[in-house]
Amino acid sequence: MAKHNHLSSDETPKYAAGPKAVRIASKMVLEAMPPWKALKVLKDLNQKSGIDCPGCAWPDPEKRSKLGEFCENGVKAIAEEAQHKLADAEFFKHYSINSLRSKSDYWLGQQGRLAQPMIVRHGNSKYVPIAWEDAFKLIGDHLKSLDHPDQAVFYTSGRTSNEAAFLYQLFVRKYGTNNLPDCSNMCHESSGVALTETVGIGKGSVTLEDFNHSEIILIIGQNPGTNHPRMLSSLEKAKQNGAKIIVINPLKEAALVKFKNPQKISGWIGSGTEIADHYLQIKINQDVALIKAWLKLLLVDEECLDQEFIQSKTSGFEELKNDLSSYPLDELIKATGLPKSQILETAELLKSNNKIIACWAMGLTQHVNAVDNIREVVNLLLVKGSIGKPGAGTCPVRGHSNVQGDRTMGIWERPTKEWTDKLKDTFGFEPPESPGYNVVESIDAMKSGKVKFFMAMGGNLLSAAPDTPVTEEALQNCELTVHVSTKLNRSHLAPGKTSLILPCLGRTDKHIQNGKEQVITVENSMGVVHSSAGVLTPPSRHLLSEPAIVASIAAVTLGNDDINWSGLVDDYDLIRDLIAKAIKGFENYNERLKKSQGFDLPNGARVGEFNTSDHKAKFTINQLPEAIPEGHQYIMMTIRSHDQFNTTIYGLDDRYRGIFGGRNVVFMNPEDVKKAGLAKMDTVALSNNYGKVRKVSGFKVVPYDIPAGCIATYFPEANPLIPLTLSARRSHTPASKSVGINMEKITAQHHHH
Ligand SMILES: Nc1nc2c(c(=O)[nH]1)N[C@H]1C(S)=C(S)[C@@H](COP(=O)(O)OP(=O)(O)OC[C@H]3O[C@@H](n4cnc5c(=O)[nH]c(N)nc54)[C@H](O)[C@@H]3O)O[C@H]1N2
Ligand SMILES: Nc1nc2c(c(=O)[nH]1)N[C@H]1C(S)=C(S)[C@@H](COP(=O)(O)OP(=O)(O)OC[C@H]3O[C@@H](n4cnc5c(=O)[nH]c(N)nc54)[C@H](O)[C@@H]3O)O[C@H]1N2
Ligand SMILES: [Mo]
Repeated sequence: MAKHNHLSSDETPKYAAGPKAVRIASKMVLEAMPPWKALKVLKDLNQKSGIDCPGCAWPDPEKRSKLGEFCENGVKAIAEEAQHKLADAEFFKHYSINSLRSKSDYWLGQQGRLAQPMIVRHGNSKYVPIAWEDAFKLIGDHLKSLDHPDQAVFYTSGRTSNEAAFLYQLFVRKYGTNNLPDCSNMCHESSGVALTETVGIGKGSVTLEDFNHSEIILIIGQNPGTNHPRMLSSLEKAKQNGAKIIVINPLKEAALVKFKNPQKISGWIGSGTEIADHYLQIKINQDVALIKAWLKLLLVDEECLDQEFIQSKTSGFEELKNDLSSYPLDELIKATGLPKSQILETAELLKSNNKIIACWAMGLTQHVNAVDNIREVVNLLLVKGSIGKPGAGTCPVRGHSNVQGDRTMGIWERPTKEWTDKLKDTFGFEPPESPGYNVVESIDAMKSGKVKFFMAMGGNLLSAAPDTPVTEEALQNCELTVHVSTKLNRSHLAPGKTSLILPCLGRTDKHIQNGKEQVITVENSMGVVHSSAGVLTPPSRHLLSEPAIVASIAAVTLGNDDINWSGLVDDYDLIRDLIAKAIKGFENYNERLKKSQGFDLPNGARVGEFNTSDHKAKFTINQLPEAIPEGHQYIMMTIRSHDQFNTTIYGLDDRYRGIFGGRNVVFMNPEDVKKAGLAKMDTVALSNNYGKVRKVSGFKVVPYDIPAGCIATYFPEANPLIPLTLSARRSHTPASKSVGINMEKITAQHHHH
């Protein structure tokens, strides 16, 4: 897709999406598959009874667009998954693991869908085919040979269906461990911790309909133009209904400035919608300072607070008031780096309106003080009574299309007592009670040899986790690593002593079990559960579905078990019947799915019922963030480009930020560039010292509209710089948005002959 074949940085575009987005996506999809196939999948994408897009978790509107209910990046996700090419046994014959390691992530993704089970045994350099039965037996024998079930770790990424996730956690707990880390540990875990504590539910409270009734929408640390493009249509509509939008982000993200809706004719010919009414270009990780400043300004004007809500529904307000009085307003304002006038102006807006929705994503959740960030957002909503009524509430915007559903299905290393008791009642076994390892702890445990077995239900832990060389060593230290995957990725190239790649069906593929087409179910970011049915003939006849893989492993490992694992996957309705018995809110699961296009799960906060210890929503006292360790010049955030889905690299451009043909860039304030004696496109090395020196080299300087002292790089290229130990208090989410960095210029080496 590169416009140039070398790295360049241009002006950023005047608006996002529009006709160009559709053109680019169409080109990508037609490069990946024949036109008939493209038409077939796109026709069904996000339509009722169609395929749930494997892109993001943004919900589908009640009225779907005739121009297609999908976005450029959803189409790219489809192009990636439904790719016609195969990475089959023939492919693996050509490449040793070492030669694959030298390839880029982009190249790895271009090699096609994984086509049959592969194994590499100790001392060998290549993956070779293995029969499914032999692979399952190997896994079962290994799991049975461990001294303790806690020596095994079972990771999950967020594309896994409810059915697969439920069976997986049931198997893992029957086997005897809670070692169920997931991508959520690196993502919205901080939201879950903060929201559970303050409002009694770890999920957001708003529905899509709330956007049409809100007066103010905050978009904090989120880049929807790239990561949740369909959200822009909802924002456009909210604006037409009178909502004002306040964006809080160190970068001027193009799509939040101006958007042309590709799902509407006006988006093709009109001049577009200005999304942000106020754009607060805050310094990285100063969100708590901003919200404290706002709270102070609101609190001097008691009239603007929802006193009745505060009195009857909350606790801790007096303590909050006292604590705020210890912060001088001017110091808070100074910390944000924002003009005072902008803070005063937006505070007025917050004073005079009462229906506020707060949306946020990784810009708040990936800091050491991430839990505090979100608790502070809740404080702001609570003083305005902006939760549990129409047009107001919390909206943590989820990433992976079913990450929220996986958690609901019990993919969690810290199950509640309620969960464990229900499993015990329903299935008659003693589930393990002690907490398992999260992502960071799992990596530590693999590294130290406490864990000997690693299985991944999707994902790419090596590239997603911090401290890449440490994570690599941890994976390689295992006796057996098992990857259930659709595409080749870097985690496959850090094998344990023995390693298996088990290829599975994707979201777009037809799931045929026992001769019958099955549907799977997912839960979106707003707690709506609905079905998804693939339409394509699977790319290879050797693929199994995720539920079938879990069931087979469970059957060989647990032996003579009272659950009929293989029978369950003959008909996914049977799995849903078990879910209906075991999880509150899923009663009559199959019936309700058949009757309606989806149903809402119970959500206390949505209706003003707070399931906290005292049944009140809690105000909390939060500290300002600590500074990055002394001796570092910059604070770095690692972000997504427009051409990637997490560790899957679709292309080398980041169109909305004007970057073409490469990813090793560092966005930097123009004054900082000058001060450091650097120039545009200079090559630099980035390093830091958190107890040991970490360093990456070959990054190009891009002067950019970003606050002084702040820099940005892309994930996963910068992950070697993120210490495994640098993670959020209480949620353990890696702090990949606030890493201390030093920079040094690399001068071109002159080669003498
Ligand atoms: N196309 C596409 N879609 C995706 C994904 C993808 O990779 N590609 N990933 C999916 C997943 S798993 C997730 S979790 C989401 C991620 O969605 P986002 O959270 O939007 O993704 P990031 O690129 O990490 O962007 C973080 C944003 O926060 C801002 N930011 C960084 N630090 C701070 C801070 O301290 N304060 C504030 N206020 N802002 C800050 C950055 O400038 C950036 O705009 O998207 C999902 N959807
Ligand atoms: N520095 C830094 N690091 C980060 C982040 C950041 O912002 N900065 N973001 C974090 C976040 S928010 C997240 S969610 C994690 C993501 O972490 P992961 O979820 O582990 O990573 P992905 O890149 O989404 O996983 C991609 C792989 O999933 C497999 N796959 C795709 N579809 C399917 C399927 O249907 N079934 C199965 N079994 N496999 C499938 C493919 O083989 C593909 O290679 O990364 C985290 N890491
Ligand atoms: Mo995520």
